[in-house]
Amino acid sequence: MNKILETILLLLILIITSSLSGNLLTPDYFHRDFCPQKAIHSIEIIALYDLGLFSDIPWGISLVGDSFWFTDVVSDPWEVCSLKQYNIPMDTLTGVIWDVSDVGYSRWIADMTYDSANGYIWCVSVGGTDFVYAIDPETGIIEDTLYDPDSNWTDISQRGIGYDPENDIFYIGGWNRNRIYKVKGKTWANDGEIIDSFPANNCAGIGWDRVTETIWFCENEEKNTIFQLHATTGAVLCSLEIEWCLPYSLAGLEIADDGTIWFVDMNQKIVYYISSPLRIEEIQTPHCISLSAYPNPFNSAVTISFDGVGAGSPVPIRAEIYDLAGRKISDAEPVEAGAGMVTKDNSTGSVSATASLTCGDLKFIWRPDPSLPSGVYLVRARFGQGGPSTGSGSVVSKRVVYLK
Ligand SMILES: [Ca+2]
Repeated sequence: MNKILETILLLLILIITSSLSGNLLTPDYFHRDFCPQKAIHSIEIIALYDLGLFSDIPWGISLVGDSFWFTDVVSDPWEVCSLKQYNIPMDTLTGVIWDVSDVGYSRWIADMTYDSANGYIWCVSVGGTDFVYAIDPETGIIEDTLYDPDSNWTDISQRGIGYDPENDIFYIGGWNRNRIYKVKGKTWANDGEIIDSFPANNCAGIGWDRVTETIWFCENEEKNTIFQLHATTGAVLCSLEIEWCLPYSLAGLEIADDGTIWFVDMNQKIVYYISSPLRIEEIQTPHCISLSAYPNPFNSAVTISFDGVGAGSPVPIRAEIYDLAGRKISDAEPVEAGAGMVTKDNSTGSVSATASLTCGDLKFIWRPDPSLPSGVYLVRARFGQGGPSTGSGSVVSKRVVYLK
């Protein structure tokens, strides 16, 4: 009798534990645990422009033809601000610089946006009238002004500005109110009036995306993030964590006509040009990727491993090492690819692995050349086809610390 009871008890325990472990090991549970509620999108840095030699505090950005214009605020005193033109293909300043210190009796100019119909750069003035001003980049002269007839968005300084030319609507906002105002442009009867407004925490820069007809803004926060908002409801559609920038770095932002994102890192004095997640989704690469490095800091070698959710089939992966100035140092070598394949591209010398990322079975290793100095390096994992030149594929990155 005792034996029968014992067996029944054992069977019950077995059934309970197996159902528990079954629950714990289902892919659904794994994915939820692994990929939190917040959507994480990977980011491809297409290019970066170092303004260190050309600026004190770069702030606003506006894209005009093959140039971008940026505002440069002199930190001491804060009353001096200039508007500078940077030639993108030549990768240097053009030499055209306008003094915009007294635009709107301001202390400085924050973000900007380009109005192609009139050829104006619209600028947010800070600390004076707090209006926005249209400057002709050919002459540096103020050609137009936009302000709120009800003084709702102009009673305090704003930071970001984006422009929808099809509907003549400005998106203006900042971190004093943590709001973005949807504002009537100059062809409307009551120009400057607010149509609507949306919450936008610590908003520093704003851009209008003509491709998806959505608003993008960057948050100047400890953890720098760029958000995409629905233009009618203000709902957050996606967020991009800019994890390689120092805390409180993001300033001006603009969206190019092809939907790519440009933003200013005011602390490192760099303009970044990154791909839009729209393209990433089009090519069906993993939508949630985790990259881990162990040990970190490391001395002789660091092992880099990946997990990804959303990769239905094996994808090619490369792990590259960059220094903080954006220079490529080397490739990391794949050491374990489970059921995947390791291939070498003889034309470029780069090594890549093709593996399914859902089982976390791929590892790379990096053994730095002994001549390399100690310091912080970036591991950049490139997923899918393409690279910076094509704008396709996607990248996640992680900082590792090399200590000799
Ligand atoms: Ca802008």
